[in-house]
This record gives sequence, structure tokens and C-alpha cells, in this order.
Amino acid sequence: MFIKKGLARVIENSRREKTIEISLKTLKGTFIASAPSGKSKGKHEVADYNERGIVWSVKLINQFLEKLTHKNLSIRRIQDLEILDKSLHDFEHSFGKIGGNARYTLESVILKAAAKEDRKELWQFVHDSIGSGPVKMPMPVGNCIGGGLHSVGIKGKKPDFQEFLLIPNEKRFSTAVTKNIHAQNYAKKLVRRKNKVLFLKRNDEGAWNTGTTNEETLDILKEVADKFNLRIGLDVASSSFCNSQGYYPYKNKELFRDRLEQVEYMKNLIEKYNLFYVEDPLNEEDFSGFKELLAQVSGKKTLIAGDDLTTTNLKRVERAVKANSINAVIIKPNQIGSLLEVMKVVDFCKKNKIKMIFSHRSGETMDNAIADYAIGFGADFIKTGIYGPERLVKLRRIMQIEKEIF
Ligand code: 2PG
Ligand code: MG
Repeated sequence: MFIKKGLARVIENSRREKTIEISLKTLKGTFIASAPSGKSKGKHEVADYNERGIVWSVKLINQFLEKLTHKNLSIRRIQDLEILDKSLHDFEHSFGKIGGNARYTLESVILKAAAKEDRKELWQFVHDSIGSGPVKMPMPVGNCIGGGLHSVGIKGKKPDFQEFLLIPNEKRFSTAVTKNIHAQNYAKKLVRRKNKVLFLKRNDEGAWNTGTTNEETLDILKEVADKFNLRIGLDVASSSFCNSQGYYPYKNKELFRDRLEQVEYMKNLIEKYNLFYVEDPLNEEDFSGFKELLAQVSGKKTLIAGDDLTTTNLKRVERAVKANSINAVIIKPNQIGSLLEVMKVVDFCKKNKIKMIFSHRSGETMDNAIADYAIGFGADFIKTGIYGPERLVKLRRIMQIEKEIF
């Protein structure tokens, strides 16, 4: 593909924080990609930007893009990103690191342009590159009610857990999305009643704020799920409240749990509420705590997923799988800052029958590429929230692809 011009700039994400956007002009058109940003981030995620900040990264990328101007890049498969990686490596050696968000955005915009060059949709380009059998639609994992770092709560209170999730089990993605939207509307009534408030605000990811305890919130979620015939799950995001001594100081209700009590608590919640999905139930370093929990729930088909534990890092995913710590994993391309690395993680997960949940971040942009990546890489689930323009754009993209191919 012949590169006419490339330009990086700073834009705002859904939380009005700064993030990066890159546009690339080739003979086939102009392509745009941007990066989301997390708030409850794993300790092992790559740095988002150069140590001098986002503006410096943008400056570096523009310098790099200048070098690509009026050059031909031959990207026929996702694996060809190696070419870019090599020159980026040399560039970074001389000028400093651009950071994971910047690298992901650069790779993504190049793939969008390369797909067009090949007269393919982005998902198709990825799918054909990795030769991954029949195309399948992921199921949505929707954030219905929120707590933790993403939420402000009500009257000074909020659940310690970050996400109370609805997970449909439908043949069609579009049916699943509609169900989640109706269910979240219904949840609003219950959350309002329980909190005794008239107005409810949405949190960072478009989930309902609440002042209820973890279990009161699970009671509401269960009631919603039963009415709409949905499965339920949690992103405990426990690293965001686990302290440096490895204890879990709960605020709502106030309670102190050590790691074994945390395993026990998670197991009890799984049984009591018939949880289908639990993400980051234990601290991001506690591979053996995850293992103990998985051993206790195996046979129940509950998914125990790593997010902060694994950070889309092949070494950490391998370690977690070999230790029997997880049977599912969150995949966020900007956690590792490279789609080539995502490809390796996906390959490993498929070989080891680990369920893959491709995921948005809490600070999102209008870029819908994660939808294409989820389909192209063969994800089992996609976690993108239920409501809000930055969330709906991704859900709509999958619905559009579904309509085209099924
Ligand atoms: C998570 C994510 C997305 P953040 O913990 O799974 O929901 O949150 O983007 O803030 O890391
Ligand atoms: Mg998470």
C-alpha cells in the first residue's frame, strides 16, 4: 500500500481524557484509528505512552509517519506487521518508546488500510490471515450495574465489585444485544427502588450507579436475569481494592478478608447466584488463589477469567493456563500494545481451549475496530458495555457484520 500521508493527534475519550488518534491516507482512502484507556489497569500492562507523556508520543509517531510517507508498505496479512515492528524498533532505539496505546493505534490504522487494499473488511482480513475456520459471532458481555473504580455510587456508597454483567445465550448477536438493552432498562427500576432515588446516573461504562452492597446488587442482577433469561457474571476487579499485604478490605459492607476467605467468598457467590462468569476474583499476582477457586468450581462450567492477572501478555497467559488458574481470558489489545502479540495469545488460547473475551476499556472512543478484531480472531465473547455511543458503535458493527454474513 502506498502511503500518501499519516498524522497523529490528541483527542478526548468518553471520560474526556486525552488519547491518541492516527489518520492514514493511502491511494484507497483515509483511515482512522484511536486507542481507548483503562482506569482499573493491571500492573503488568505496558506503558500507554512515552515517559514524557502523550504529547511526546504523538510527536514521535508523527516523526515516524513522516519516514513512511511516499513509501510502499506490503501488508498482506496481519503477520506482515513484523515489517512495521522492525522499523519501529530501530526508530524507538534512537528516539525513545512511543508506548502501547500509540503502537496499537498505529498497527490498527495500518491494518484498516491494508484490509481495504485487499478489498476486505477488517475482520475478514484478520480472519483470513490466521486461517481460523468458520466465522462465528461472539456473545455480548454487558455491564448492567457498576461499582468500584468506574462508579461514583449513591450517597457515598457503592459496591466494591466493578461490574455486574449480563450475558445472553442466543443464536443471534442482534437478539442478544436487544435483550441486554431491555434488561438494563428493567434493572433501572429495581436499582432506583432499592436506592430510594428518582434519578440514576450512568457510570464510566454506561452501567447504573448504585449505593447497594455487592450482594444486594447481585440480588437485583439475578432478578433481572431471571426475567429475561440471561446468564450473569462479575468483574470483581479485585486488584483495585486488594491491599499491598494481600488482604481484601471491603467497604460495602465493611469487612476484611484474607486471600483464603476471598476464595471461599467467591466460591459461595458462584454457588448462591449461579454465576456464569467471574473476572479477576483474586489479586493480579495470586495465580494460586485463582487455581484454588477454579478447582472448586470446575464442573460447574463457570468461567474464571484473568484480566489484570494476564494483561494480554503471552507469558502471563501461559503461566495462568499451565497453573490451571483460568479457563477464560480477557483480551485488550492496548494492554500489550501490539496486535501481533494479540495474535500469539489467541493462538495459545485456541490450542488450550481457553475462552476469549475481547474487551473495550472504561475510557472509550468511537473506534469500532475491537468488534472486527473479536470476530476476526474468533472470540467467544465481547465485553463492550450495553449503552452509550462509544459502546453502541461496537455492538452495531457486529450486528452489521452478522447481517452481512448470516
Ligand atoms: C476491566 C476494564 C473494562 P478498565 O477492568 O475489565 O471494563 O476496565 O478499562 O478501566 O481497565
Ligand atoms: Mg476487568
